[in-house]
Amino acid sequence: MGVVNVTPDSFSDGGVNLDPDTAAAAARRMVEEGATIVDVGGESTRPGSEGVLADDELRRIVPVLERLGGEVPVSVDTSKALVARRALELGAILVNDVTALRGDPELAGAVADRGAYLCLMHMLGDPRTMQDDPRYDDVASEVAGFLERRLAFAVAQGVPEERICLDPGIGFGKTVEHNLELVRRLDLLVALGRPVLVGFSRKSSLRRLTGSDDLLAASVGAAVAAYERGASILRVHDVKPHVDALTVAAAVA
Ligand code: HH2
Repeated sequence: MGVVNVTPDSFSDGGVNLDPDTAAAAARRMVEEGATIVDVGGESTRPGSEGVLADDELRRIVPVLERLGGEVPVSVDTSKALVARRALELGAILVNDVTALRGDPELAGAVADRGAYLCLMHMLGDPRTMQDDPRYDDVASEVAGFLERRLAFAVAQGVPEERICLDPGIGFGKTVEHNLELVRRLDLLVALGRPVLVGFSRKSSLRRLTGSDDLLAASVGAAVAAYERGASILRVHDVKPHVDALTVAAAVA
């Protein structure tokens, strides 16, 4: 899954794709490089961010989706039903909701009505406060329990189980050690029986581990580690190096 953030403030690519032609070209290039889907988002969820209005999100992403014209498989990174409905009308096939259906009571219906795919992600707290001293007794089993409950909720709301993938939410209310433990024990999430998505790309834990500002090799290392432990969707900013690395890791498996 390639990432195109159409925002001024995303932590790694903020401002790069604000022009819709640039964003659409980036999405097309990602597919040429081997991405199966491109995640388009109009709201940054980086630590400390405040959230944006649905109108602003729509103003950012609609021109991009119109340019892609349904020809690039698109996931929409939103927690808002209004935004999801418009994106699905414009050809998006997956709704990537970092609140796991806790943000907008209408979102499950929007997904179910269109027969779309859905990603449910774990987050402790909200983006404004999530990195203020996050604590768990056992992060892997708590995240697995949370995702199991949100999966049951989504199914009860009419989203078919076979359309849902699960994500531990790397960096969303987690310390470096929590993030590593979640990948180390990814088998707990895989055991829930749904595809597992991991997004470690360019996240600050990688900088803390390596001491380097160039996070490309670190991102690829994290993606391969997650893949080896059962992740089947990797959310990444630099598609080509990830596709090459994962192709080799898959060939060895
Ligand atoms: N990470 C980010 C945003 N959305 N969605 C899922 N399912 N999993 C993730 O790990 C995830 C996500 C944050 O990364 P990014 O999009 O690069 O930054 P920002 O939120 O600042 O736009």
